[in-house]
Parts: sequence; C-alpha cells; structure tokens
Amino acid sequence: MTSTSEFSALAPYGWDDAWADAFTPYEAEGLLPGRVIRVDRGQCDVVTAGGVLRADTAFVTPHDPMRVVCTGDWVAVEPGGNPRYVRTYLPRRTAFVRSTSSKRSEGQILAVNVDHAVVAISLAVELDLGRVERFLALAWESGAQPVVVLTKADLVPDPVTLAHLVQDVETTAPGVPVVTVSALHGDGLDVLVALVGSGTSVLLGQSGAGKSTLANALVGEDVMDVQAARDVDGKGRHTTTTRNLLPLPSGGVLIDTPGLRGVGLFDAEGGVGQVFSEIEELAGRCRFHDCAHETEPGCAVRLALESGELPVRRLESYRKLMRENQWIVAKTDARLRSEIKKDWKRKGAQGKAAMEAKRGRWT
Ligand SMILES: Nc1nc2c(ncn2[C@@H]2O[C@H](COP(=O)(O)OP(=O)(O)OP(=O)(O)O)[C@@H](O)[C@H]2O)c(=O)[nH]1
Ligand SMILES: [Mg+2]
Ligand SMILES: [Zn+2]
Repeated sequence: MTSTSEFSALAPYGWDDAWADAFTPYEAEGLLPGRVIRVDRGQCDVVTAGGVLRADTAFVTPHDPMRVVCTGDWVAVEPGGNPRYVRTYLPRRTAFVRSTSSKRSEGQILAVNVDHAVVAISLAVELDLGRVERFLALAWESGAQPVVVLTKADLVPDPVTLAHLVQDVETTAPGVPVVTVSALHGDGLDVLVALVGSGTSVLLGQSGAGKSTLANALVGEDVMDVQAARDVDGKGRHTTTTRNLLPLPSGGVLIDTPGLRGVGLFDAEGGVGQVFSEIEELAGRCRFHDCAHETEPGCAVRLALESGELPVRRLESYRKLMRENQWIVAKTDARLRSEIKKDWKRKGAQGKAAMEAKRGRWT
C-alpha cells in the first residue's frame, strides 16, 4: 500500500496519487520519494517529506544525455549514505527536449514533468517570430501546454504599438494564451498567476528575457538572482546558471531555467504541426491529398496566401522548420544505424572469440 499521507508534505511540489503508485516498489526497498529542485554537476538537491537532501546522480545512467536526472524529476533516493545516491527517477509525464547543436543530433533534456511551458519573450528587443515558433514547437512536442509571456511591457509605452505586437504573436501562436506583463509595474501578473496556479510550469527563453524577475514576482520574494542592469537582452553573461524548482504561494510549482541562445528542434514533427495548425487545417482542404501548395489546382493554402489570410512568412517558416526537423530525424537515424552496426561488429568479434576458445585454440 502507498502511504500518501506520510508524504503529504510533498503535495506543494506536485506529489499526487499517481506518483505515489509509481513509487510503491521503491518504498518497499526503504527508499524515499522526492522531487529534484536543482541539478549541479553530478549532484542534486531533492526535496523530500523530511526536508531537502543532497544526493549524487551517478547511479542513474550518466552517459545518456536524455536519461540524466533533471530538475522536475520525481526520484527514489537513498535514506542515508555518503554519498547518498539517487537510485532512479519515476517515469516522466512530459519532457522538454532540444537538440544540443546543429553538428551532433543529440537531445538535451531541459525540463521534465511540466504542465505549462511558459515561453518568455522580451518586448525590449525586436520580436523574432521564428524564434517564438521554434520554442512553441518544442513546447507542444513536450506534452505541456505552451504559454507565451511578453515581458517588459513598460518599455512599449504606446498602446497601439503594443497591441500590434501582441496581435503578431497571437497569429503566430494559435491555441496558445499570450500574456503581456511588466514585472516592474506588476501589470498582467494576476493573469499569469492564474495560468501557472496549478501543476508545474517552466520558464524558458533567451538570457535577459526577464525570467528570474518574473519568478521572483510570482514567488513574492527575491529567491533568484537578477542582473541589476543590462544593455541588450540575449547578450552577455547568463545570470541564472542552474534550473531551479520553486513552489508558488498561490499554488503550482515554477522552474526557472538559464537563458537559451537557441533551441534546435529534436524530433518535433507533431509540435511543428501544432504551431502551424491553421496551415495544416488549410492543407486538409486542398483538392489533392499530397498537395505541395506550389502549382496544384484547388490549393486552399495558396488561396489563403493570395487573400492575405495567411502571411507568406508563416508558410515559409513552416516549411523551414519541417525541413530542419526531417534533417535532424534523418541524422539521428544515421547515428543510430552506425551505433547498431558497431554493436553488431562487437558482438560478431565476441562470437568469433568464443568460437575459437571453444575449439581450444587458446587453451
Ligand atoms: N523595464 C523592465 N525591465 C525588466 C523587467 N523584467 C526584468 N527586467 C530587467 O531585465 C534584466 C534581465 O532580467 P532577468 O530576470 O535576470 O532575466 P533572465 O531571463 O532571468 O536572464 P538569464 O538568467 O540570464 O537567463 C534585468 O536587468 C531586469 O531588471 C520589466 O518588467 N521591465
Ligand atoms: Mg535568470
Ligand atoms: Zn495545397
């Protein structure tokens, strides 16, 4: 039986009956359940019913970047020991993954067990809609509900300009709530509090977008460091260097993350489709099932382009991200294939050695 009440102190961190069920076999082994609130060079802080414990993550497959312990993980941790080890993490409900670089098609896990992926976009710099679409594709793909937060609204004093910017983002993000906030003046925070008031939310975005400032405003305390002043967002020093999980006073849990220069897609075809849902809807109305929206008759996508209903930029961005995704997937497959081949070769060599040993060559 699971003793939910024994671990009820974990409820503010998102502990529920399903986590309790998943933990049952580890409870029988005398391990403690907890949630990772920060990971730092092979060590992590785990909040347990009895308080925060420092634990080593080396036990949990350290060589596969997709399987390392991540902030937001629910883990089974040893009750004592020096070092004390995290034995395993419970199966993840959602995972936000990007590809680490364009050269190597490896996934990097940025946040797990997240319900709301809050993409922070600064209004202090020129809007890059392509970047918004990229973040949203990974957010949808992760299984979390995306939210866009336009920060530093106080720096756009003209309401007409602000309305245009919000509209641009809204047409770029169908099905995604777009919230405008100013942490400086407190504007829009109530709307955000309502959105992140249940479950786990992660703040993602470029360095300087104002994520930690927002985290402090939501927590109601200066728990995260913020750079006093900076010239341009997205440049220079990263103020936040670890991912930190913070319980919110009004309910819900927030993960603040270090700024990201870029997010490469990682097997995110479904996510890309959701970001461009209006294009996929239009494509469904094309006369030909496999319409490329080039010169085919009865093309609903081209019709929407001509009427101005669909911006050219959107279609181009959709094509670009789809191509990039296919390329990443193909590259990953190639890498997997070569790994499998290497494995066969190794097994083949072992098999040969075993055969030769059997024949008594080395005896
Ligand atoms: N004018 C104005 N400035 C803000 C607002 N929110 C944040 N800032 C400023 O923006 C700068 C960056 O804020 P941070 O919260 O550190 O940004 P961050 O996204 O956490 O940055 P990293 O940790 O490097 O990823 C700081 O100088 C803040 O004071 C706002 O609402 N209005
Ligand atoms: Mg920060
Ligand atoms: Zn078409």
